[in-house]
Order: sequence, then C-alpha cells, then structure tokens
Amino acid sequence: MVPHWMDNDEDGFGRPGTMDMSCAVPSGRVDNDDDCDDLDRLVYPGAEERCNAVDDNCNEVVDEDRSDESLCGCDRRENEGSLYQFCDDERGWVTANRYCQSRGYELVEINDEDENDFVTRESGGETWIGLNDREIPNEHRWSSGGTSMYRNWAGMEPDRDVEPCVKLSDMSEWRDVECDETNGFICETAY
Ligand SMILES: [Ca+2]
Ligand SMILES: [Ca+2]
Ligand SMILES: [Ca+2]
Ligand SMILES: [Ca+2]
Repeated sequence: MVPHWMDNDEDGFGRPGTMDMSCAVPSGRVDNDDDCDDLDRLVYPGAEERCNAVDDNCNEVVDEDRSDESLCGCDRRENEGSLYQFCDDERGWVTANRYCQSRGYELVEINDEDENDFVTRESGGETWIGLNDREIPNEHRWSSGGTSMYRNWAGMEPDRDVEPCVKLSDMSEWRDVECDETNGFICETAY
C-alpha cells in the first residue's frame, strides 16, 4: 500500500490532509503533500517567486528577493504582521496606488504610533501613504479600505480642499498635498 494525496491544481504537488492509501497511486493523485496552495497551479515548492503578495514557492516567505535584487523593485521589510515595500521611485499618488494594488499590495495604512515610527524610520523622506479624501472632501479614508483612525497631522493640517492626498514627512508628521506631486511611496500587505 502507498499513500497518495489530492492534486486539484495539477501542479504535481498534493494537498495536505487528503491522504488515502491503495496499492498504487491512482491517476489524478500524487505521492506527496507538499503544495501550499492546491487551488493555484503557479504556487508549489520550487515555483518562481513573483511580486504578488503571495508565497509562490511555498517557503513561508512572501516576495523574497532573488539574489540581491528586490523582487518588487522596492526595499522589502517585515514588521509586526505586515510586509512592506519601500519604493524610492518618485510617482504621483494615483500611479503609486496603482503600483501597489497591481501587485496585491495597498498603499500603507498606518494603524498606530509604532507603525508610524517604523515607516518614518525606514523611508527617511517624504513618502505617500494611503490616506486621502479624493472621494469626499474632508473625509479622509485609507485606499486599503481599512478603518484606522490613527492620525499624525502636522500643525495646521489638513488645510486645503484642493489637496486630497497625504504624505508622510521625514519628521513623521502628515501633510495633505496635491495628488500629482511626486514622492516615494510605501506598499503594505498583511503577512
Ligand atoms: Ca499549487
Ligand atoms: Ca516564497
Ligand atoms: Ca510572491
Ligand atoms: Ca498598517
């Protein structure tokens, strides 16, 4: 008798918890349970790691770098249950937001002072965060859809209706500015 496992996505790696025994491995089943996502045929041990906020190669690390190149074109950092990409490329807010979202990330949602200190320290300059009031003036929301009420406005901010996008300054305080200003930016995903 040999053990075998379900391989729903047909990538040759089986789904844990689906073991059965018989004299031979039946067709459609495989002799291992090494898949970490049996619904995605591009995700399996040894797969190519892509910049997508997913652990493609099943090594329990998301979007790790190949050689010394950053996989997402940004500096990868982990902190307190989040994975971040610190991106130096200067872009407008909308383009920066799209960059993060097309890779499975969101512009950073800052949840508390600790996170604000962390992102200030790691970015070291003016950088976009996800907060904005592009939809309803004076109602600031996070592009992630998150509900963090933490704010760290600089004195007199937010000050103008025509400045819907929010950047973090190198002093850790936030300023609202026009969205077509270009800055570095920070992407975040849960980890
Ligand atoms: Ca798979
Ligand atoms: Ca990985
Ligand atoms: Ca990945
Ligand atoms: Ca956060």
